[in-house]
This record gives sequence, structure tokens and C-alpha cells, in this order.
Amino acid sequence: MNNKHPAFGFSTRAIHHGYDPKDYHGALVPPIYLSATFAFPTAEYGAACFAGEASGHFYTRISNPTLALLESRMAALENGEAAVAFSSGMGAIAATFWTLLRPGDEVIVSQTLYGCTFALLQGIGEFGIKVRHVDLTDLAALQAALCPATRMIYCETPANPTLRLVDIAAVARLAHQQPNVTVVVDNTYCTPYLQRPLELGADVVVHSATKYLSGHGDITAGIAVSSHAIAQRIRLQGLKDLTGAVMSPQDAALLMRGLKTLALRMDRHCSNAQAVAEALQAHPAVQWVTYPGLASFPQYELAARQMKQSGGMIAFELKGGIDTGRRFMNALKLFTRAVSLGDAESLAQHPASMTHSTYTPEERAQHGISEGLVRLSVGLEDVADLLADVQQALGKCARAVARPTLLAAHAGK
Ligand code: 4LM
Repeated sequence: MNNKHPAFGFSTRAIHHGYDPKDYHGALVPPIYLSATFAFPTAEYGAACFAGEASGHFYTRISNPTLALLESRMAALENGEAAVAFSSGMGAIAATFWTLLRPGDEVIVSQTLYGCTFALLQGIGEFGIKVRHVDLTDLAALQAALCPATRMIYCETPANPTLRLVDIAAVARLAHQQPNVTVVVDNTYCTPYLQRPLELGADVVVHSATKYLSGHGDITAGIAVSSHAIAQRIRLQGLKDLTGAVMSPQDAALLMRGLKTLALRMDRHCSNAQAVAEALQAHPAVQWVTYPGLASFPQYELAARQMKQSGGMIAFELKGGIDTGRRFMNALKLFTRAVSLGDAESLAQHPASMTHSTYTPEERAQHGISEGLVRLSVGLEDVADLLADVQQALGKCARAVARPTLLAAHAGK
């Protein structure tokens, strides 16, 4: 492991990294620099800033002291050299693609991705970039797909919504046998508390910071973490010129507030999700359940090796498919029916008709997203209350599934 920020533990860095109150009138909490532009002491200094010859903040779309503090903290948590903040996860992903890919390049992407990332890739395909979807759990398939035009390998692990994992170290090893291939990992589901892709050989980590990182469902935000050299390119091309998707300083402050409790929250998300996943697995109305902390999880060994804990996300399907799934969702009283994830509140949604409706039904089948899959983002409530809610909703489904069976049995008499 190549630890660039060795001095303090994870939570200490999440709370303190890069800030000393004595430099800011003793203010315990970093001030928010609400300024779009910054004064030049002289015209010559301004020109030097624009020429990249002088350092310092001069326009918030390029940099801002509040964003800079957040970025240095995120780099410290992901163990990268530098980070760039964005106004959304999609902003971070789009800026990374537009910076690192050019017409004629090829990008290899894992089989299943968040719906808007999938749509973005279809979009960049129209600009002469070839996108190859490959099952990255099959290293022979990856080896076969790599070619001299390959410039990037992109994956989510765990994937949204199937939770399928990619072995980051194995993929990075293979990718880096070839020059000029950048491995980009969307670490939204895990956060750096559970998984640090850069330590496993990835080159760039992207996040929807809308989710666990901020943790309270009150901002949309994104982050890209990498080496100084890649971050500088993403900042000056992808952020400044190609997307303009800059994070607001207020959102950076809210995100830093969220980071202070990230480790505590993730521990609770994981233990609550484990209990809910086990309850689902034990229930007769459930067809299948996928959660990296269940011994039945197909990549259980990889999950244990690559992730510190199993995360807060569950995918499952009820007997009777999506009709029963909708009955389950509508019966929930404590879980909220909503997209997004990583909030204090537990959320339930149906990917095929919501977050992954950007895929056609045929594409969903091809990419392993079943029509009946229900996704849970398990929140921070008391686990007994969550289990009671899931059990009562499952009870309604079990009766609904049992009824036609009983009717059929009666009809047969
Ligand atoms: C959702 N997800 O799944 P912004 N990467 C991953 C994601 O899950 C998302 C983004 C990027 C959901 C949003 C409605 C793995 C988003 C995009 O939403 O642009 O911050 O992140 O429910």
C-alpha cells in the first residue's frame, strides 16, 4: 500500500485534514468563501494566473478556498494526490470522460452501471468513442477486449443495482500491461471508508457525493480523485471548459459536515443492511436476495477481501416478480419510496422503471438487471423498526402470493 496521508486515522482525517482554526480567527468550522471571483493585486498577476504561471484562486469555476479544502480532504480519504469537486456525480463522470477520451479511442465498461452513466456512454458513442461493455469478472474477456485504441476501463463496484463486484486489483494489473490505459472506478456504493480503489491500482475514483459522502440527502455533488497530473487535466478541461459543473461553496461545506460522521454512519448502514438482508433471505415470499455480506453472495470471498464491510445496499426479487415487488414497496411504512441512496432515511425503489429506465428491457436483460429487482438503501434508523417494516410489507406479499396458489388448489378439488 502506498499511503500518501499516513499521519492520522480515517475519521481524524475526515474531521481535521487541511484545516487549522488558528489560521481562521479560531473558527472551529471552516468559513465558506461565497465569492465567484477573487481580486488580483496587479494586472500582471492576473495575467500570470490565466497563463498558469501564478497559483491562487481567481474564479470559482476553476478553484475556491472552500472547495480546495474539501478536495484535499477527499484526496486524503481516498489516498490520492488530488481531487476535483463537481456539482453532481454525473458532472464528475462526464468531466472525467470528456477529459480522458478522444474520438477514435475505446473505453471498456463493466456490464452493469447506474442508468445515467449508461446513457452518458451511449451519448459519447455518438462522438466517435467506441464503448465496449464487458463482463469484467471474466478476465479473459477483458484481455480479449483490450486493444491499442483502449484508453479507459470504467466500472462501478459494487454495481448499481446488481451489486456485482469487479476485482479492482486484477483489472488494474491487466489494464496496466498496456500503456495509456486509465482505470476509473465509481466508488459511490462503498465510499473510501469501505474501499479505496487507488490503493488497489486504479487511476481515478469518481463519486456521487450526493449519497453516503454527504449522507443527508440535502445536496447533489460529485468528486473525482486521482494523481495531481490527471486532476489538473480534469480541472482545466473537464470542469472549466467542457462541463462547467462546479460545486457551490455552500454544498462543499455541507459535504464536509457529512464527512465528519462518514465512518460512524457507514458502520450503521452496514450492520442495519446485514440484518435486513438476512431477514429477506429467511422469508418465504423472497425469490432471491443479493447482499455482499450474505454467505450466498456469489463473490463473497472477493467482497471480504476488497471491502472493509458489506455496504448499505440490497437487491432482491420477490416471488411473483415486479407485481409483488410493487405491492411490497407500496406496503412499506418506514422505508420511503424514492431513488437515490446513502441517506439517513431508508429508501426503496424499482430500478427497471426508475433509475435504470434509461436501458431498454432488452438491454436490462443483457446487463443482468431483472425486471423484478427491488433496491433498498438501508438507512440509519433503529434496526428493529426497519425489520418490523420489512416483515409487515413481506407479510402482505406472502398472502398475495399464497392466495392464487390456494385458489388453484381449491379449483383442482
Ligand atoms: C440512484 N444514482 O441510483 P448524481 N454513480 C452512481 C450512482 O448511483 C449515481 C451517480 C453516479 C442514483 C440517483 C438517482 C453509482 C446516482 C450519479 O445523481 O449525479 O450525484 O450521481 O438512485
